[in-house]
Formats: sequence, C-alpha cells, structure tokens
Amino acid sequence: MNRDDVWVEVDAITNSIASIVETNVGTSGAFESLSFDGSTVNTVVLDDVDPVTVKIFSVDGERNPGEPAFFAICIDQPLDSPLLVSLSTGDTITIPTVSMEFLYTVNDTGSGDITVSIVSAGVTSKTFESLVVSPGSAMVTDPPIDGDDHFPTLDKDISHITIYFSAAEGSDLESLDL
Ligand SMILES: [Ca+2]
Repeated sequence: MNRDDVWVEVDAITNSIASIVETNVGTSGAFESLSFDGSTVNTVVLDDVDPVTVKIFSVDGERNPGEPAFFAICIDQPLDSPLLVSLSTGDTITIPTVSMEFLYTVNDTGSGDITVSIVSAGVTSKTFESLVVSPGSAMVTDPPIDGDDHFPTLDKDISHITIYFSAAEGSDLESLDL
C-alpha cells in the first residue's frame, strides 16, 4: 500500500469478507437468511511524489598545484537505503543509510582545474518517486582565483629585469642590471 516515502510503490489494498456471525440468530429480529459475498475487492492506491535532491559541491573551491581537490556529495534527507552515486571520474561512492553526505577527494598530483560531475544516482531494488540532481557538477580551480598564498604568474615576455636591493651605507652598488 502507499506509504508517504520517497519510493515508487504500485501496490493495492486487497480485501474480502471472510465470515459473518449473527449474534441474535434464531431470535426475534434476526435475519431469516443471511449470507455474504466473499469475493475479493481491489483498491489501487496512487503514489504521491516526494522529491529527493542530490548535489555535489567543492568543499574548498580552489587548490594549489599538486594538492588534492575536495568535494562533497550530499542528499537533502537521510534515506533508508544506501545511495550509490556514479561520478565522472569513474568512481562510484556510497552515501550510507541515514547519512546525508560523502566527502570525496581527488588526489590529482597534476595542475589545472578539476570538475567532478554526478553521472547517475540510485539505490538497489527501489525507484525514486522523483530524484533531482542539482547542482550536478562542481569545480576546483587551480591556480586559486584569490588568496595570497601563492606566487603570481608572469604573463609578459621579460627581456630586461632590474633588481634593486639595499646596500650597505657607503657602497656605490645600488642596482644590478641583468
Ligand atoms: Ca511512495
């Protein structure tokens, strides 16, 4: 029968009269003859739609070259079944029963932005009434967009550099042309 849950059900209520007992049988006011129809009746119950949302986001939206990229895959409500989530990296992670998130790390030793997307999500043997994937992908940028914990990159051709430095008083060496 229909339950107010997130899973699709197609059951029906089935019932029939099994027996009847007349308490005043044989006395005044009782039926002269009482019988019943014991055939089965079916009442199909329509399911409702309770959506579940799964999403991915970056725990820290940026990283330095060589550092891991951290993501979290979350659902908006705990489920009574483990949720299997396939990712664009080829990995499949499992959000355990009653849990609402899974921390996912890409141990990429190279450089460049890393985007991870949710390819599919589902549970074994049951179907969601409605499964929403939003947002379905997240990105960790490399190099970081902001922050001062990294060296700036040079984007111009440098043909001449002058280095200035402090010199001991009395010294006539104040700059060095390269
Ligand atoms: Ca249901």
